[in-house]
Amino acid sequence: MGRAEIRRFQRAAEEVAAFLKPKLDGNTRIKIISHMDADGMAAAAILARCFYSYNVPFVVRFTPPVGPDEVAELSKEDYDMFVFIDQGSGQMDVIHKFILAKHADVVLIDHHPGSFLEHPNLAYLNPHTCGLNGGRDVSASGAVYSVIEQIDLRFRSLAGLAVVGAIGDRQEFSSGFTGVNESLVKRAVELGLLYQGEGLRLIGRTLNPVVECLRLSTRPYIVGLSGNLGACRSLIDTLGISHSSVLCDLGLEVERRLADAIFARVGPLATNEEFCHTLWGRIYTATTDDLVGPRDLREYATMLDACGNLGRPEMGFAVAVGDGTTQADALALMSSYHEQMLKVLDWLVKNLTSFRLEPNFRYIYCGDAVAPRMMGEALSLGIESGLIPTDRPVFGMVDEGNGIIKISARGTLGLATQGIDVGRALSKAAAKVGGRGSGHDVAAAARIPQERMNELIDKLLQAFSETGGNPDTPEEHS
Ligand SMILES: [Mn+2]
Repeated sequence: MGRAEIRRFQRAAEEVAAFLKPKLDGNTRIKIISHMDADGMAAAAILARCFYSYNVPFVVRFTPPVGPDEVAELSKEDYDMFVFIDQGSGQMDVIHKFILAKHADVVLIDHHPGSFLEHPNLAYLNPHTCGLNGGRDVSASGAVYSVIEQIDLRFRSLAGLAVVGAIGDRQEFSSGFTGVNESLVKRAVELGLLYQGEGLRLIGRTLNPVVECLRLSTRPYIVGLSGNLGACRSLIDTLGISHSSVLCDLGLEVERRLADAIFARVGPLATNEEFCHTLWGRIYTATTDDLVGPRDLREYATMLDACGNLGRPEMGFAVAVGDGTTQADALALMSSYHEQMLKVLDWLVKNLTSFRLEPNFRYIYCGDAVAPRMMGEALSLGIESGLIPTDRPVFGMVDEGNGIIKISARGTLGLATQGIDVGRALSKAAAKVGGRGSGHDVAAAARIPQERMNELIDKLLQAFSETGGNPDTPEEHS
């Protein structure tokens, strides 16, 4: 991924900014449709901060990716412009058919794969059309930020939110960021908007007393400590750390001692690459007062995700646009989300032997033991905690009710570079059993009729043996 692709992306962002800027006249009524996750909320907040400053009348709707019927419904709403964020690339044809045909303008800023059509009333930005990988090189937040900073440089202070979205979409790797994310972070550090440090990457490091921070830890889930208050207390006692101190105030030396004590405690996991990177590494901190919310950007992403997962995206959005009065409620949601996720991971740890091993993937059927909205994140956390091996992709199936099974899939960057694309495999397999799926090479989800789960396993086997492991296999057109 070279400089040329990033430059191409910047030029595409300039074009979208040129399309958007004349519409910020206060008369153009805009509807924003964004995704209900951290990236979608951060992206919508960046755009909203821009719109507020131009007095643009706008409405935001957070939703899982819209389907054709919902696009048709949207087109009946009376707006001059629709902005699709973190979704829409897969619905270009219906957006043309229903919205552009009615002479409303459309801006589409997304990082999911799709098929792209041109129209004079349409401007879009997508890394996939610039030779970049939407799964890792930039998220919707980074894409929106790239547009907005072209409109006015003062919006650069929102760079932290762009990074929050990328972290939320797990575009930060042990090697750091890539593509647009990498250059964006570098610039934000140079501009003094971000501080990049090192330390224990536990969520809550700037918010909670250290004992609580350990007890609630799901990223990583620390076997023997997570969920176990007594064990956390005695570990902290042996190190002579006060129970009430906050992790980020301990200083690097004490943080290192605590990390060593955790490594000593987890046995063989101490050499697990995923676990190590999740526990210790780079820390990103916002240094600008323009952002309300946690200073630590990984905490920020977790807070937004908690709001989305618990069905309160407007709360995360409110914090991200700068409403300080909502912060306490959003943080309370994050705590309750952590407690729920702790239970899910506890279940997963007790059921690790229930994973079935297939030649090119592993999967677990959880019935109704795991809430559908928590399955994908639980898999990610299982991988990051060293509990689920990364030698092949992993799928988690849960009963969603109404005869539907939801499948969440996770790959890794390493698998993706070998050409293993869980998004392509899952959407292909789901379509063959009367379902629908979408996603990236490293993360995807699908829904299928309950009675066809065994068939789906067969179709996945087929899909992976057709494409898996061979990056040179040309894409099939079906
Ligand atoms: Mn996204």
